Amino acid sequence: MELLVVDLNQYLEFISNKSSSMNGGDSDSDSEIKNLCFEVSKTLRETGALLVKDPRCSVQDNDRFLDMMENYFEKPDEFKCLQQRSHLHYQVGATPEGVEVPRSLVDEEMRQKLRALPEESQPSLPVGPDPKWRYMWRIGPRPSNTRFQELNSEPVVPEGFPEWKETMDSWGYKMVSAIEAVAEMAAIGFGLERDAFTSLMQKGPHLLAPTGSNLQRYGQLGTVFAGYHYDLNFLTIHGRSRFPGLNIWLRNGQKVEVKVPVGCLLIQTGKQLEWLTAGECLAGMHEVVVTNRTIDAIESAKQQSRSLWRVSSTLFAHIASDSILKPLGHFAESPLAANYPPMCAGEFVEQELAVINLKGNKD
Ligand SMILES: O=C(O)CCC(=O)C(=O)O
Ligand SMILES: [Fe+2]
Repeated sequence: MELLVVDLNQYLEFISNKSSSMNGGDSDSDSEIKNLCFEVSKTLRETGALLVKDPRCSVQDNDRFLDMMENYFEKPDEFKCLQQRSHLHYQVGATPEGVEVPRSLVDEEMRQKLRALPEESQPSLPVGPDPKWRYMWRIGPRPSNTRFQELNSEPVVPEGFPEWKETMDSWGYKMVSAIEAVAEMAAIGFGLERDAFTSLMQKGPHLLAPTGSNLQRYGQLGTVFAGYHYDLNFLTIHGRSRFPGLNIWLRNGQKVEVKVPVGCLLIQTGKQLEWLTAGECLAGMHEVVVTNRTIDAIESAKQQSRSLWRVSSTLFAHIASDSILKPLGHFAESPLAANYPPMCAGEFVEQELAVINLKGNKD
C-alpha cells in the first residue's frame, strides 16, 4: 500500500504568486491547485494519512534535531526527571517511561472495535503503560490570556544544552508550517474557507513531542512502545525516525507499516480534525512496535556505534485551547454532528489527557 505523496511546493508557490483568494479564479493553475487540494482532503478522509514533501524541511534540520534528542535521552533518568512537570500535565518537559497509558488499554469501546478487525490487521495489545519517554516543547507564541494555563506553560530547557532552543524551534516551526499548508489545502478541498482550520490554530499549543525509546533495554521483537491509539490533537506530523516501527490503520481497517521515504514527512489526522469535520475525517489509529525491520536497524546501529535510542520527530499541531471545537461550515449539517458537541479545545484536551494518565493534580 503506497500512501499519496504531495509536494507542498506546488501549493506554496501558487499561494505566493497569487495574493487573491481561491474563490472566483478559473485559470488552469487555479483548477490544478483545486484538484490537488481535493486529493489532500480525499486522502485524509479515506486513509487518515498523507506523505508530504516540503522544501523548507531539510534532512539536515531533521538530523540535527535527532542527534540532539539522542544525546538528551541517553542522559541518566535522574537528570531527565528534572525536566518533568506532572502538575502541568506533562505538556512541557519530560514524560518518563511507564506514565502514558495507551488508549486501547483503558477504552472498552475501542477494545471492542479492534477485536472486530481481521486477524492480519490486529494491533499488538498493550499490557501496561508505554515504555517510551517523551519531551514536549511548545512551538509558537503563547496566548496572553487563557483559561488553560497548564496547556500553555513556560518552556523547560534542560541544563547543558546551549543549542536546545534554536534546534527545537527551527525544526518545530518548519513542521508547523508544513502542517499549516496541509490544513489550508484540506480546508479548500473540503469546500471550507482556506483559513477555516489555520485561523483556529493561531496561538495553539503546538508541541514538538519526540518520543525516546530505549532499544538497548527494550529492543525485543514485539515490544510495544506506543500501544494502539489515536492522537488527541488536530494533525500530527512525523519527520524521519532512524528506527522503523510505526504502524498505521487506514479507515477501512487495513494495517500499514509506515515507510517514510527520505525527504518526506508523514501527516496523520487527529481527533480535533475529526471533531471539526463531524467525523468526515476520522482520527488515524496507530502503534509503535519493535518489528523485524526495527531489529535490522538495531543491528546496523550497533555495527556503526550509533545511539540505540529510537527518537521520533513527532509534532502535534493543536487548535488553540480557548477556541471552540465544533463541526465547521457544511459539516454542521451532517447527521453525525450531534456526536461532536461544541466545547473549548482546551477542555477537550484535558479530558483526553485524563484518560491516558497525563493529567496531573492541580492541587
Ligand atoms: O514514536 C513514534 O513514532 C510515534 C509515537 C506516537 O504515536 C505518539 O507519540 O503519539
Ligand atoms: Fe500517536
